[in-house]
Amino acid sequence: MTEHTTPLVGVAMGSDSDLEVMQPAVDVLAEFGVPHEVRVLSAHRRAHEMLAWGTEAAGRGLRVIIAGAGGAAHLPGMLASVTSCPVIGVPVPLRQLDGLDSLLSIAQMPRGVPVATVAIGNGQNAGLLAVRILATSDDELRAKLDAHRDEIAESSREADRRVRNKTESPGGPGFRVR
Ligand code: RP5
Repeated sequence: MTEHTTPLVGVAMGSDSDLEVMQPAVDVLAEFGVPHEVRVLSAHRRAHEMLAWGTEAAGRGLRVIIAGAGGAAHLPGMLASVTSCPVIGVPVPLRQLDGLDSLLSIAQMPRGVPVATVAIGNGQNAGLLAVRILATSDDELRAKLDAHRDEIAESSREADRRVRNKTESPGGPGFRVR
């Protein structure tokens, strides 16, 4: 991508216990060469610091924020309330309620304060969505995303071939598909 020295994407999470879900988002950013920073910033345990980080995000050069939290997951929405950066929310599943609580806390935002919410536990899609947002003004990044979609399609074709070879009867239409 176009050379940048300061982080373009800020990844925030409510607790270090969220890292397992958020790590794939960080991995995607690294894979696409997007400069990023990663913070633990609890909406409930360090509200003022969290809001200060969100308030200063755009001024420091961040263009997208990814925020993951579980349970009473207020972090993405509260960050969205103090910044005009697009905020992508990742509902982190906890032991109780399977992440439905996190999903609803993040997705059900009031009019005027949007948070783009990915599926429960899907940090990878949050990373990819952040890259897609940046790619709207970066042709090199868009080309990398196109190549990535081609790779995904090819691995799906391979899965198709494997499943058909395993399941179709000899002489059937897909028998020994190459
Ligand atoms: C939320 O509470 C965090 O985002 C985390 O998902 C959840 C539990 O946090 P810990 O008690 O594991 O620190 O604010």
